[in-house]
Order: sequence, then structure tokens, then C-alpha cells
Amino acid sequence: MSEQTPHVGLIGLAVMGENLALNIARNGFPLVVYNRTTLRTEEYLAGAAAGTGITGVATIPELVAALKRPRQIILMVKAGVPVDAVLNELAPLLEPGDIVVDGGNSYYRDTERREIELAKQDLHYVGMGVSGGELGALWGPSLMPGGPREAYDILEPMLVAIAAESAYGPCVSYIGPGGSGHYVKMIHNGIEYGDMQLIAESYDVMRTALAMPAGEMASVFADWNTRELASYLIEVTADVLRYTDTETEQPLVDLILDAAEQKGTGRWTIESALELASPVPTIDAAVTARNLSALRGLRVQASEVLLGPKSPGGPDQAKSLLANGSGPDGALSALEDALYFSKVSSYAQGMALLNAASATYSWNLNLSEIARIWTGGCIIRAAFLADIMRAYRENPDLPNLLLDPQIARQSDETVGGARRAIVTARTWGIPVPGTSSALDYFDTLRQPALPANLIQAQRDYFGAHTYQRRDREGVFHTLWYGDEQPAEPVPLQAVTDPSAEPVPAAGVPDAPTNPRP
Ligand code: NBP
Repeated sequence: MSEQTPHVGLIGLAVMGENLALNIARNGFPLVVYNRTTLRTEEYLAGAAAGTGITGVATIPELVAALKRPRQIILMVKAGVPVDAVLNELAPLLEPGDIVVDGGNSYYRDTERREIELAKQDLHYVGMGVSGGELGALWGPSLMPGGPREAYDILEPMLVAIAAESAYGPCVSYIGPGGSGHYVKMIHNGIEYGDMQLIAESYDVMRTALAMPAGEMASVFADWNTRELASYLIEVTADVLRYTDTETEQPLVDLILDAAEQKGTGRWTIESALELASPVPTIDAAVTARNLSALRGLRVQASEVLLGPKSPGGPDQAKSLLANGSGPDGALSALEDALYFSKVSSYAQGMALLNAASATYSWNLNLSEIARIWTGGCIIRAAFLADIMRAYRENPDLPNLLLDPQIARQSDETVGGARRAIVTARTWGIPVPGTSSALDYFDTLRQPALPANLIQAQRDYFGAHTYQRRDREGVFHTLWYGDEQPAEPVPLQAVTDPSAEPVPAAGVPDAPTNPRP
């Protein structure tokens, strides 16, 4: 093998792979590409890759033979079964020390399983989150590589060269062992779901309660993009709202069907949050909202039967409710505060989940560094990430982002806008599940006394689940019936019809016959 023989191979020439390969070649790392459908490779070499020095092969054995050890083979294929299919063919051909990087959106547990499997052959498996879409892949994505540290050290010069560069350095960093890189990418995507839902809710309040046309809303988002909310997704929103359909001369956004899709990462984030008991209600609300949006037929049917608020008023009333006497710009300023507040709450939830996963899986995640590599290249890049970086740099043990003194103060200053936005939306019958959940998370966190005492008492009453007391140590159970035996279950009566026959006792679910142990 000559000096010029490349180390780097890339498998999968769909939108992400083809652009990432161009990025790698442009940065001076020669590479060989392969795609299952050979025609795609041929078209690519003759088209986008022409003159870049990228070479292609028609089979996986040819790819392996064309690379120098330690081979560095990046997979950019569809997550799930295709990754295993490629590995089944590729792994037997590799030699100890070779590195396989999965750059797709693989489930982190699959990554851990594959890492263990390949390690038996002394192969390194790196699960690497890649964010930024096709433009990011081409000009600089945010990269979240996890797996064996020694493999990352070999890959680092290439990864640093191809990653986005923000004001805070290259947007790549070693995340941690095992599936941590793909886990962090999963949380990134969960936060992205939350951001998009919260933006959509601001848009809905402007559109429905304030009766603003798309062009006017575009200007509002462009204005918001100059301050605390500055971010890629706000910029995207302004551009989308400004876009006119050439055929109809109408804002294109008004013509798009209101049924959103969701793929694995949002659902996986929620599943992990439930498993680790580290709630992410705003991400949950965002995924649920997409699922509800997809039930379009049902929604249209329900809109004819289920009635909304009766005459909530016109835009002037909505403005006045939002502004609450704070002047002519008060309404939009309240919405801006609401969006900022909700975003902070949502990020606090996502970062708390990362913290919980880090502790549970012993990943030793550096949350400040993770916020740093999200400041460029990725879909959630935002000015606010610099605040998160600072907060965790100053206090790596911060139990929750909302407890950082500066972020707590900002939340306190903007929470009023969120309360007014929710009241306005509720008055007009506009669903704002993301904003509401963000406020509920905040209001729950700041409560020293939640009503869970009553829930504990109820649980002890019907299931002898026991409870703890505020005023003394120990675990307690109470005979809530006193000394008497519990009465026979009383049949439930139909509430709406006082003359209805009682329901037979056997029909009463979970009737407490003898709840004591
Ligand atoms: P896709 O996720 O659409 O996957 C298409 C690629 O997978 C093609 O090259 C296809 O080859 C290959 N493939 C399939 Br499908 N089954 C295969 C098999 N059994 N063996 C070998 N190759 C197989 O591509 P993408 O949108 O470029 O995304 C790639 C990865 O990056 C995914 O995991 C995705 O979730 C992730 N990602 C995507 C984005 C984005 O914006 N699109 C952003 C961030 C991350 P073929 O040509 O022969 O069918």
C-alpha cells in the first residue's frame, strides 16, 4: 500500500453520506465510497464527486481492500436493520484495530450491542451523532462521537477538520463510552422537537388570536432572531413564513397540510425519560402534538362536533390580554418572553435527562462541552447555548439548569409572558401543550409542597402502599377505616340518571374488599 492509499471509507451515498464524503475530501482526507446500489455510486462519481479525488467501489470487499490500516469506515445508511446488514458483511473482512463509525441516527442500545460484538474481533465501533442536515454534512455538522477513546483519538484530526466551527471552537468533542454519542444525538433531536413545537405554538397564537398574516409574522421572527432567541430554527421559521408560492401567490406555509411526522429519536427520548424517571414534558408534548396532528381526518370530524370558546373576541382583545397594560408592543413582547421562557425550560429538561443518563450509565458526560458542540452546525444551534455552556462550566454539578442564578433570573423575568400567552391561547381555544408543559415543569420544580401527599394517602388507603411523614422518620400505614371492617363495596349509581338501576357490585373494578395486608 502506498502513502496515498486512503484510510477512510464511507458506506451509504444518500443525502447525508454524499455530502459528508465531499466535506471529508475537501478537507484533505482522501476517501473511497461504496453504496449498495452501484448505479448511485456511478452517478455520484460522475456528478457531485467529479474532480474531488473521491474514488468508488462496487462491493464491500473491494472497499476493505482499498483502505490502509487502521481502516476508518463511516456508515451513513438508514438506521436499524440496514446497519446490521452492512456490519454482517463488513466485519468479517476487517482486521484488529480497524474502526467503524456509525454516523446515522441509530438507537444507542443498538450501538452498544454492536460495539460489544465488534470488540470480540478487536474492532473499534464508534457511534457518532451527526446533526445539521445535508448542508451541515457538506459544510460542517455538529459531531457527537462516542465509543472507545483510542478510536476517537485516531479519528480526531479528520472530525475536527470536517465539523462546523463556531465562536466556541470546532463542534466536535469526545462524548464518552458506549452508546453515549448516539444518546446525546437522540437528546439533541428531542430538544429539536421541543423547539419546533414551541415556535409553532407562538405562530398559532399570532395567526389565530392576533390574526396576523404570514409576512408580518416573518418580520416578527426575524426581529426575535436579533436577540436572546437568535437561533437557526427561528431563522428558518422567518424564511418559511416569508416564502410565497409562485403558482398561487399565497404564502406557501398556508397551503401546507397540517399533519407532521415523527421518527424514532423523539419517541426514544421520551422512553428513556420514563425509564430514568427524569421527565421531559415539553419534548413529550411535542411528540404527542405531532402524533395528534397526523390524525387529521379525526380532527376535521371533531371540529364539527366539539365546540370551542364562544366569541373570545378579536385581535384587539387578544393583544390587550397578552400585553396586560404594558404598551403597544406588549403583546408581541409577551409572546417573545413566552417562547424564550419555554425554550429554557425545555432545555433544562433535556440537560437533566443527559445528567440522569450520565449517572446511570457511568458516561461522565461533560454538559458544558455538549452545549458547546451544539453552538454550530446542528439544527438546535442557538445563542442561548452559550448560557448553558457557561452555567455548566461554572458549576458542573448543577442539579438543574433552571437553578443557575443567571438563568433563574431570566426565567423569572420572562415567565409572566408565558403565563399571559397561555391564558390568551386558552381563552381562544388554541392548543399550546409545549408552552403549558414548560410552565408546568417550572411551576412544579419551584413547589416545596406538591399535592403528592394526598396521592400517597390514597395509595395507602386502597393498596396499603405505605407513606412517609414530614414530621418523623419511618414508613407508615394507616387503617383508614378505623377499627371497623371495611363496608361492603357500595354499587356505583349512574350519576346522570338518578332513577337508574344500581350497577351490580361485581361490576365495580378494583372494589376495596380488604385493602389491609
Ligand atoms: P437514509 O436514511 O435514507 O438511508 C439511505 C441509505 O441507506 C442509502 O445509501 C441506501 O442504499 C442505504 N441502505 C439501506 Br436503506 N439499506 C441498506 C442495506 N441493507 N445495506 C446497505 N445499504 C443500505 O439516508 P440519509 O437521509 O442520508 O441518512 C443517513 C443516516 O443519517 C440515517 O441514519 C439518518 O437517520 C441520519 N441522519 C439523517 C439526516 C438528514 O437530514 N437526512 C440528518 C442527520 C442524521 P441504497 O442506495 O442502495 O438504497
